[in-house]
Amino acid sequence: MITLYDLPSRFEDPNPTYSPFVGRVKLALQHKGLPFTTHWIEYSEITAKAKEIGAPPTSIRPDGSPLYTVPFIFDSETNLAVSDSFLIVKYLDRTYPKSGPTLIPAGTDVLQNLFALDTAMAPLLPLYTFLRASIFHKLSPSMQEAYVKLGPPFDTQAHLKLGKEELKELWTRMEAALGRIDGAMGERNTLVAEKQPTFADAALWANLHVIKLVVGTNSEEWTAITSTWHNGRWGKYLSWLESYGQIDTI
Ligand SMILES: N[C@@H](CCC(=O)N[C@@H](CS)C(=O)NCC(=O)O)C(=O)O
Repeated sequence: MITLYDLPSRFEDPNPTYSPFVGRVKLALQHKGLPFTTHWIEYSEITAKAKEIGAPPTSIRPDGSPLYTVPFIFDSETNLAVSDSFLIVKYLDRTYPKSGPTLIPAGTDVLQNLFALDTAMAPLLPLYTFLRASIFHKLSPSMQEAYVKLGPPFDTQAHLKLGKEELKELWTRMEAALGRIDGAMGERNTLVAEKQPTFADAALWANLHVIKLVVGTNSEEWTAITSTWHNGRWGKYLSWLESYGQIDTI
């Protein structure tokens, strides 16, 4: 059995995962049909837990010390711990080649990794402060304390301070970023492999999931994204990705 380490939140959604990096691994596990359990840990517990199970750091802090991040997984079948969303998905493909689709088909590694790092992140960037402030209020006090110290400083009330026009402008920029992806996809329904999901799809899905958590499924914004923008492509795309495994046609 695989254990996935994730961060707890208070979002009222069956899938309260707000880290886009954990989200993509969660969807990848679902797509590959691999059973897993989630172990919730706070920011303050990441380093100790990763060291305890043997999950490596994913980068180096400015002071030269190792940085441990979620997601990481422990697989009791192989007794191995793996960190970093891209490396975890590569591990799943390699270890369970017959389970579900190959999420990183040969020869697509570099482009999929870059897509996940850059293009898939682009729709989130205009809303960065708004999203961070909104997420902050869905965390426990001890999680909030750690969350404000991650990345560039932000105003925890930013989501309330943005004017209507300012917000509208940010959503327009997000629509444009998604529009670039829509334009590149053209008539295609998926990003890499026709009729089956890949790591790139999971990465884009996870980013849109964060937006959904923050604005809520009944909001005007979510309705626009899923039903109006780009001829309703994203609503169909997200439902297909979420139901993949049960329904495998698009
Ligand atoms: N390259 C890593 C990035 C993971 C990452 O940045 N995770 C964040 C949560 S969204 C984290 O654990 N941050 C803890 C910290 O920076 O101390 C991946 O793809 O898994």
